Amino acid sequence: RTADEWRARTIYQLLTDRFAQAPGQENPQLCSNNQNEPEIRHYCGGTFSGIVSKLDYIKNMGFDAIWISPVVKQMDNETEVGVGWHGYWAQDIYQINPHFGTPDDLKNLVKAAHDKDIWVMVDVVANHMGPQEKKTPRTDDYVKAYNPFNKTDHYHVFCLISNYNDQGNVEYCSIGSADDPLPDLDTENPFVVSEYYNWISWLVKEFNFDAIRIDTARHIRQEFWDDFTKSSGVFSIGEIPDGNSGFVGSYQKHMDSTLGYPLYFKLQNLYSNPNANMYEMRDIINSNRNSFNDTRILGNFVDNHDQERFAHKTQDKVLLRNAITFVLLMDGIPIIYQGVEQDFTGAPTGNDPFNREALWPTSYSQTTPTYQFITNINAFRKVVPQSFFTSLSIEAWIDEHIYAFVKDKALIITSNYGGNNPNRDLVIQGNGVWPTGEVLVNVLKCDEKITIDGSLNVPVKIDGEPKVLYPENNLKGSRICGL
Ligand code: ABC
Ligand code: CA
Repeated sequence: RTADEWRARTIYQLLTDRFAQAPGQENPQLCSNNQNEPEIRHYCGGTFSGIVSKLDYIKNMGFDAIWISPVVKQMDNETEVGVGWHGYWAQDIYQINPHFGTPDDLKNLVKAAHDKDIWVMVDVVANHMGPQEKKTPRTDDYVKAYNPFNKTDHYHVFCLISNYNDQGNVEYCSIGSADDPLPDLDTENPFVVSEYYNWISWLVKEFNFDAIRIDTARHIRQEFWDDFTKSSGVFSIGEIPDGNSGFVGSYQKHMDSTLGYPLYFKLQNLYSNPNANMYEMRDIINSNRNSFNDTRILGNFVDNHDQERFAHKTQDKVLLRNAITFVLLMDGIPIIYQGVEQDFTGAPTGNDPFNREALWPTSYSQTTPTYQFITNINAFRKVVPQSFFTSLSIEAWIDEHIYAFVKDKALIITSNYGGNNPNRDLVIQGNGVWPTGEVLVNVLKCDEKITIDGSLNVPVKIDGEPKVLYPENNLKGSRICGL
């Protein structure tokens, strides 16, 4: 699938080990206490067949794509920080992680997803292999564990990353900790390079994936990704966890897209903190537009498995709903990380390893307010025309607390007042998007209707909740708000 085909999709991010256990073989006690750190640093029993059994949980929330954690076989040794249940610690890139099932189980997952019109994005790592505690990297004895990179010269000379402002240091040294460094592949070595290009081409074709999420993209020279992404033959989203639009944007010349980290770092602060200044939203949107080839396909998110959960930063659900609304409707491909819909907080820290909660203790409830909230917005995404996804948003109102934008015929209003209802009356300029008398319905609160006034403007009441206003006429037949 190409970038263009992905534009209108909406992605649910899941960790295979934590999403669902195999039907009939459940062990619901396992990892049900998420504060048990030794336990949650090991496998919790999720499998590919488990995902298949819960595809409707994802589908019913309105998602038409999933991002699954890395699928390749992991190192099985213990480290100070557990084992490679998350999938980022490869041992053999040509084998499928047996903890998750067989290669056929993985093919069945992709097939079952496609049958429900759910596309599958697979997470892939080319920067490193898994750690082996208390062993010296880059010795014959150490590298013999890996396949196919089992020679010392397949790896960079060992050093640990010490300075993220030094790109050479970031590319040539290892991520991880001093005790458990992830051996950094020599991605200048012709064998390593061609092996990776062949592998990604094989992996995508063999399992019929629709896109790749590229781990540690900033840890390999940019030119490496040109042929890597071409060899994959599908849409690619790279991970560059940095707040600088110029830096992250430069990667979009070498891959289709990146995760929307620059926007993320702003929005998580702007929406979780009522004292933050919403004018910063304008700045980041402008600098993104100046720095990326195409901001409309960036992967936007409020949470992921590496960052502090939004619901840990603030308990205010009104703020969470504003952040979710923004991410699901602003330019970009939205990504919702598993557990957001269940109001997971990642306690006690909100961060790795506690932000990777197993989902089964929730019994996959589809009635939580956040699950239904996401469902409503995803349903709205299905009724807007394709131009919604190809156009750029237009700022409609901005002040310290409010950010509102127009996309297609939708007016989306967000704020960071949270539960403190400011009771404000605004008149937002319509700029000719809607005719006088047009009735807009808030699709998030169906009894709220607003009529365009004689000056073509939109009179709205700001109460802290996000609003998604859309012409009643354009909703006819959509079943949204009973229309
Ligand atoms: C393990 C333990 C942790 C322990 C750690 C040292 O080792 O679990 O408790 O703290 C996988 C596992 C992790 C595991 C690691 C290391 O491997 O999931 O549990 O941590 O063994 C990707 C994946 C991630 C994965 C890997 C490794 C890479 O999404 O899940 O981790 O394959 C860097 C990398 C990035 C990586 C991330 C975890 O680390 O660049 O690819 N994610 C700055 C840098 C970032 C950097 C980050 C690290 O620090 O810019 O590039 O990410 O903390 C903002 C700034 C940013 C700044 C952030 C922190 O603050 O603008 O620049 O990020 O304000
Ligand atoms: Ca590297």
